Amino acid sequence: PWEYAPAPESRDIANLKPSYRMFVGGEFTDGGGEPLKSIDPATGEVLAEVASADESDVDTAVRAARSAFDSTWSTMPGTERAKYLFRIARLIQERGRELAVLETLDNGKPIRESRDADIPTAAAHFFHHAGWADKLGHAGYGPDPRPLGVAGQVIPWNFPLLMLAWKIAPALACGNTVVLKPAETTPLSALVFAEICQQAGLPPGVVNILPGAGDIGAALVAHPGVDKVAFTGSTEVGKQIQRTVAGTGKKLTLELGGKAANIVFDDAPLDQAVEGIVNGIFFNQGHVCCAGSRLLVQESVAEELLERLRARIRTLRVGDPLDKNTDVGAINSAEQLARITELADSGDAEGAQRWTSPCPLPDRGFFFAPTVFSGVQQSMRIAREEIFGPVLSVLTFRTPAEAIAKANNTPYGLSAGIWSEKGSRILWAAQQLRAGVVWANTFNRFDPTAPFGGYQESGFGREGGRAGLEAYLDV
Ligand code: TXE
Repeated sequence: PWEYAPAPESRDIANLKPSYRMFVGGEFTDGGGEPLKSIDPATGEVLAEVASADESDVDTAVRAARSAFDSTWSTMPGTERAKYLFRIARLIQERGRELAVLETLDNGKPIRESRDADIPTAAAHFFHHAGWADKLGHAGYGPDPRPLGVAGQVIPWNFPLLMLAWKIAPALACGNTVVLKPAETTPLSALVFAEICQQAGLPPGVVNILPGAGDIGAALVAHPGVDKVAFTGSTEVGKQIQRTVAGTGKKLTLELGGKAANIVFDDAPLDQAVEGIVNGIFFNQGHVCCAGSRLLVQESVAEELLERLRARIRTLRVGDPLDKNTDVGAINSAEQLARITELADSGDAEGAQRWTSPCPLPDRGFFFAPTVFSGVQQSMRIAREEIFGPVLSVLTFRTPAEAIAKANNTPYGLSAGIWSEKGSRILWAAQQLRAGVVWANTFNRFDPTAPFGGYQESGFGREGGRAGLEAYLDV
């Protein structure tokens, strides 16, 4: 269906360097740990070598953040902090193309997504929070809400720069300083962000970036100089962090996994729903905590919907993430590809019917074709566990009450989608669903003014909007 075929984005735009250093106290330094190798998941080749922190680097970074907190950042007027945040936001925009190509190389996501979603939304997050920095006394928390101190933040690999923005922008706006650990497979955009902090003239130590593996995340969370911990990642690690932080008095917010239901009622606009389902599960290869990974469709329209859905999925192009025509890029790592494969195989073993899009896959790198399982029962692993890949599990229901019961039959509760032409049904269903975000006749919409976060094992605390400020203030 495509007539227009622009050339792939050039990888030169990313200004890749052979090696990257960590950022502590306003300087780029070598880490004490064994350097990491960042891999291009579309080829399996090494992109760059990246310095890795050791425990003494964690200590140095926390001390730098404490010193910056005490000497400048927490006492600076909000109007001044706002100027730095606006500068950072503009620099993300100015370097947007470079950041988009770098993110696509490091993560494997399609360039259209990094260019049109990840990077602009990261900039939007800084713009939004720049606006709060001088208005905290009017946010409804009393005249003088206080920052917490040093925030230790650990983020995952699925939206590297965007997750960084969700963590750093509110922390800085509220007057906290930060030590952030990016994921080991996607550290590059965080280190370019460190350059942006330098370019913006941010006082040394306000932001520190420590690449490293999970043990460095664990050391950061446990460090006694950290006042607040913010984590996005797996539910399993989130629970470990909750145990580490218990009894220390540190504040904690967790944004963990999900198993969102995308519910299609019999009166839904089906073609619109098909677009929303495709976006819900194949955006970012399904590496999305709020992915619509369970499709719940009313029995009377199930056959028709599935037929249209398969026809639409056949048109998705899987391949080179730098190609502007690509819809589904590379799976971020060999480990994640193995996890997806294992869970999909459990669907076969437990008796669900697998349909795989007949699209050609590249002969190198980590790729997984869009997959739909029908005949899924609630007890199956593919209905209960987060797959975090381009795999959709389809279940059916007869009555609206059954739809809600099935949607809520999960230990998670991050997001949900509703497709219906009836406003009353949408409002009723949204009230019944135990999910932090409910979308109606759309999916995967993000806006810095809207709080995002989960129920139950999807975590607690909110990011974005006024509610997101609470995570970084003593009110
Ligand atoms: O996550 P981890 P992984 C889910 C998804 C995926 C699974 C595993 O289902 O298949 O988790 O992914 C750091 N203390 N999500 O293994 O390990 C780690 O270095 C402190 C959902 O990549 O949780 C990285 O920076 N930190 C999710 C970050 O935690 C630790 C996003 C996330 O890695 C640590 C990612 C420890 N003990 C995965 N161990 C979402 N909610 O969006 C690791 N880390």
